[in-house]
Formats: sequence, C-alpha cells, structure tokens
Amino acid sequence: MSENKKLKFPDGFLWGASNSAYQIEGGCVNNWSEWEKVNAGRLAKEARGKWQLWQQEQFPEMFEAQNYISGRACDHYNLYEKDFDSAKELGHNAHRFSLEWSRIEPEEGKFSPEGIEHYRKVLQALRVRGIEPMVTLWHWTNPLWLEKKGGCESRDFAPALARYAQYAVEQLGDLAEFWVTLNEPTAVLAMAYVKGVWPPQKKNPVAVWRVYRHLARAHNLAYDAMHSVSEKFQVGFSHNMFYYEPNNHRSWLDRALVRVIEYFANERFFRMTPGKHDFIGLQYYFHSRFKFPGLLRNDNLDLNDLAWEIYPEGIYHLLKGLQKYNLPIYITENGLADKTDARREKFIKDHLAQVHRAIQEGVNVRGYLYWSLLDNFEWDKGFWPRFGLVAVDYQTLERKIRPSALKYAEICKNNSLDI
Ligand code: IFM
Repeated sequence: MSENKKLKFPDGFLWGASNSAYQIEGGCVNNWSEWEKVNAGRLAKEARGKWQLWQQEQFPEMFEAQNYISGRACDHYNLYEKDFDSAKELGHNAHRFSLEWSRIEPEEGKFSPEGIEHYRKVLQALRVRGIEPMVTLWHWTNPLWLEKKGGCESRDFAPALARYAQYAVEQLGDLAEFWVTLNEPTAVLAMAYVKGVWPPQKKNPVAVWRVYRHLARAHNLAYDAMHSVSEKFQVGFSHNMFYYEPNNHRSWLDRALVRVIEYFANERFFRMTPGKHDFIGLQYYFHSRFKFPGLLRNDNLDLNDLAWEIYPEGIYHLLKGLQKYNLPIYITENGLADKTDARREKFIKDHLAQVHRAIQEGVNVRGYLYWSLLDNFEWDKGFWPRFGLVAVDYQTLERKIRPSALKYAEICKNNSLDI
C-alpha cells in the first residue's frame, strides 16, 4: 500500500514565479527589438530545419514571421495589476521581474523620471498584495545607446551597469530588498558569442573572453555600488546551471571533459566574482551527458515542447554542489514549455521533491520561483513555447490560469508538498 508523505518547507520560504520585462511588457526598444525586426523572416524560414516534425505540427505559428516580433507581448506594462492579482490568488508570496534598462536610462547618463515612476508603481502593486519583490537589473537587453558602443563587448558596459544599479536602488530601494544584477550571464556568452545565434551574433573566441570579463566586472561593480547605498540590500546574480554527467563514470576522459565544461559553464563566474554574493540565484533547465570528445544525445526522453529533457534529479545535484559557497540559495527559475499543461504539475512536484531532499541534507534553499508567471516571448523562438502558469491569448490579451497553477498554489499556500 502506498503511503502519503508531506514534505514541509522551511518557515518563511519564498514561493512564486519569475518574468522578465522584454518578454512580457510590450513596447520595449532595445538591442533585441532591433534584432528581431531584421531577423524575424529568417527565423520563420529556418524553423522547418530546426524543429522536429511533431513540434512543427503542434506549433505552426513558428513558420510566421510575426511569431518572432515581441510587439505588445502580454501588455504586462499596462496589465501588471491584473497579473499580480493572479499571483496573489495563486498563493505566491514572492515575484521576480526585471527592469527594462532602456526605459530607465533612455539616453546615456540621463535617467527618466517616468521610467522610474512606472516601476515604483509595479513594486507598490506587489507590496500591497503581500508579495516580496526580487528585481533583476539586466535580463539580457541593452539600451540602444549602449549597444551602439558595442554592448557587452564595450569597456563601458560594466561601469554603465553599476551606475544604473546604483540609481535603481536609490530610487526603488525602499520597496525592494532582493536584487539580481545579471540574469544568466553564461547563457548570453554561449548563445550570442559561442554559437552566434543571439544578438549580436558574433562567433568569436576573443569576444567570448572579453564579454566574460565585462559581465563579471559588471556584477562586481554593481554589487559594490548597491551596497554603497545601503547594506540592507541582498544582491546576487541568477545563474543558469547545467547538470553534467560523464557518460561512463569510469572513463577518466569522460570525467575530465565534464570537469572542463563544468568549470566554464557553472563555476568560472563565481571565481571571477569572489565575495560579491549575498545569495545565489539558481536557474535549472538542463542535464547533459558527455562521452569524450563530445556531447551525447540523452536517451531519457521525457521532453517538454522545446524537446528539452525533463530531469528533476539534476536540481538536487546542483544544489548539493552549491553548498560549498555557504550562501542562501533561491531557485530564481525552473520551468517548462508545455502548452497543453499535461506535464507541468508533475514537473513542479518532482523538482520540488528534489529541492526538499537537498534541504533535508542541509542545503540552505530559501525560495522557489517557477518560470514563468505568464506565457511570454521566448527570445529567438518567439511566442510559441508556453511556459506560463497563466496562459495568455496574444490576440485578445485574455489570461487564463492553467490547472497546474492551481496545484502549485496548494503547495505555496501550505508551504508543503504532498507526495
Ligand atoms: O525565457 C527564458 C528566460 O528569459 C531566461 N531563462 C530561461 C527561460 C526559458 O528559456
């Protein structure tokens, strides 16, 4: 006979979801919005060669150029109160979102009072609903004035981000304690400068090296700038970590390959930013096996709509690995694209069971933020992947809470998971 078990989470645990400005607000003007204008047609044409047949059949919108134009997105810029009502209804006590830098500093060194005022209202809207905000400063989008100077490749990137960070906490710091400097710096390195598929599409080892340094420096300078305003701020960055395994644990070649990759993808950013973390933001989506000299296609084929493997155990191993830093850990993203909502409830529960396992073994995990609250614009893939707890009809802007969101709400409200 199977037994029911209640997995209790620590008191004060943060429960909620994440989102980013460019992916939901609508009306953003930045390096990505300029890039999509030029690349939407090409992305639509390339979809046939890029996605598997089952994906092409289920998501024919991937063949339309319009799918790749962020446009008004979910119009969250105007509808944020309604969206936070949903978060509250769903029992969330925390919410992570990003500021759109180009709205706050539309010209170099000139800050916009309207831009700041908007985000003050957003933060107040969270606060009145009893939702703790976590604010990301840079979720990959650069204002055009910075992009013209070379974006992340420019020496000005780091001091500019620090100046903006300082201004943001001066203006908004009374409403937010948790601050994320950078979202997934290594994802930008990999996709924009190693694979060359995201803007500025520069496949160049020198640029990789340079951008790695600039991003780490940006984090360090922003950390100091924010703490110069007040020591009360909790500052960290959100790290997209992969759980890597050697295909054959007895092969030293497979193991050595995993160590090298792990160093560059998971560890190096920490080494370049020592002592500049009040917490760690962990984002977990991927598991990969390596067989020397390369990557192996995983054959555990529980997949999401993007054909990403679902592998909950990976989050446990990553959390155990992060224990050595002796810092509080927030899971700032974990989620899946699942339009029919067939897998989301199990996905969340299975991952949370692994998070709980790590907590039982002493890992200091303090929160879980599902990606994402709303369906959103998935960068170079456009609108077809559906990550949201809340489904969005992009024609009518109507929102609909998905059934899995109600199951997640029970966990949030009870601070425990029944298995
Ligand atoms: O949508 C993205 C988000 O912007 C950063 N982390 C991964 C998510 C899913 O791909």
